[in-house]
Amino acid sequence: MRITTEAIRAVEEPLDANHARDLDHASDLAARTGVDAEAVISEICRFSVAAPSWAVGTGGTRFGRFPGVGEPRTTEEKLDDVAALHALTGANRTVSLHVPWDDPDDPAALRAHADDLGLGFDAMNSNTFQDNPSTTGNGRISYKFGSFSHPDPVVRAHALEHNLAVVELGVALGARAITVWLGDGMNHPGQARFVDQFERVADGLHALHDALPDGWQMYTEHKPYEPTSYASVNPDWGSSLLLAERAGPKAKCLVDLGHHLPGTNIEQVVSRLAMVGRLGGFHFNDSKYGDDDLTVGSINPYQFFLVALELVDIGGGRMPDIGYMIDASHNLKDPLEDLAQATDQIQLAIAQALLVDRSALAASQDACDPALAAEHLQRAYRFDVRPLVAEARRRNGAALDPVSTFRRLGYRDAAVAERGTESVASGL
Ligand SMILES: [Mn+2]
Repeated sequence: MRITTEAIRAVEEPLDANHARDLDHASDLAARTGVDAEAVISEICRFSVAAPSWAVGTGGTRFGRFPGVGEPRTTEEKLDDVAALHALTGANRTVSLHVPWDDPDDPAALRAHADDLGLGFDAMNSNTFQDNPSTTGNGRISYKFGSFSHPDPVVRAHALEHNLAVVELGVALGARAITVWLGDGMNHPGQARFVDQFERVADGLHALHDALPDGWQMYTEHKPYEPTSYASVNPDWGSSLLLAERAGPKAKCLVDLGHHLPGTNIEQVVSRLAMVGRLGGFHFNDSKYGDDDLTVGSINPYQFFLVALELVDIGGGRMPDIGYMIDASHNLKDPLEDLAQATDQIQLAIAQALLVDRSALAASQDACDPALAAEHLQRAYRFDVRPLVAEARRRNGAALDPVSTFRRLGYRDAAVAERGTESVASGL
């Protein structure tokens, strides 16, 4: 089943009159605070965030997984689901593949399928954090004790070979970046020397960097712990920056919002990385305790607003052209509903950030007036931007109310009819 603008309009016709009234009201309010609602709407129209191929299936934890129904059985069907999501949001124009969870036999055919759906390919994701026949030579080697950081040069060479194969696949698909998140590190003090592990990873990433095609970027993604429970090789933004600098100019740092220890000032991390020209991209999610992969904006929306404000500042009043991807795990919700909610949350936060009067904020900062600065932030954060975001979606041919419309259109029922109740998407 494909979701079309015509089908969305037919289902949403009863919403039109109220939407028009809400939009007028929001535009009036914005004008009174000196903000051009049209400029906000047009920036939301322009913005796009990649959907990861693994997130259209149900996620799980180490305690188990409760699959949904009608999950995509193949990478092609994952693209079909992303196309349905994009039809509803108008803001998911690309998909991010994960190899070997996605390992197409015929990349040209997969690219043609994506073209047909109006989708492109975003950053490729390699995987050396688990053993898999296609990445570890049918068990001849193992990443149990690391990949790029492994003491055995044969294992390190294999990790590089896998990453190069992922780049080659990405070239065939028209992607322009690879994200490297490593599970390398230690579970036990004394297991390895910190410096040895770091140097080996730096060498591996440098070799990968030097093999990147023109126009490609490599993103280093840090995470403080898990799967390692004592020390990750790339635990924080500082280490990620060191690795990117050692790798070369095509290497940038990726900020996954859940990959920080509690209390980390993520918006400051974003500012620092951008300041030195090494902010490469984002993985959007939210967390309460650790790397919970919850819906972005569902736990700490104010922090997310502040992150969006940094981005708009870096972009000079628009979202900078870096990599954006949703990286969440949908263990209970329908994956497409959760992705639609995540996309909505991202659009809302950007709209709020765009509503901040940045020159007035700068004046209050120069005047050492934190109370006035807080007024500017709160005025934007408390503004109900939902009609502006809905209008942006409508102008993109998408839905005013993505989740309700997804349900009314019966997409999941149609997927179950086609794919069955037992289908399980590949991935975690
Ligand atoms: Mn991530």
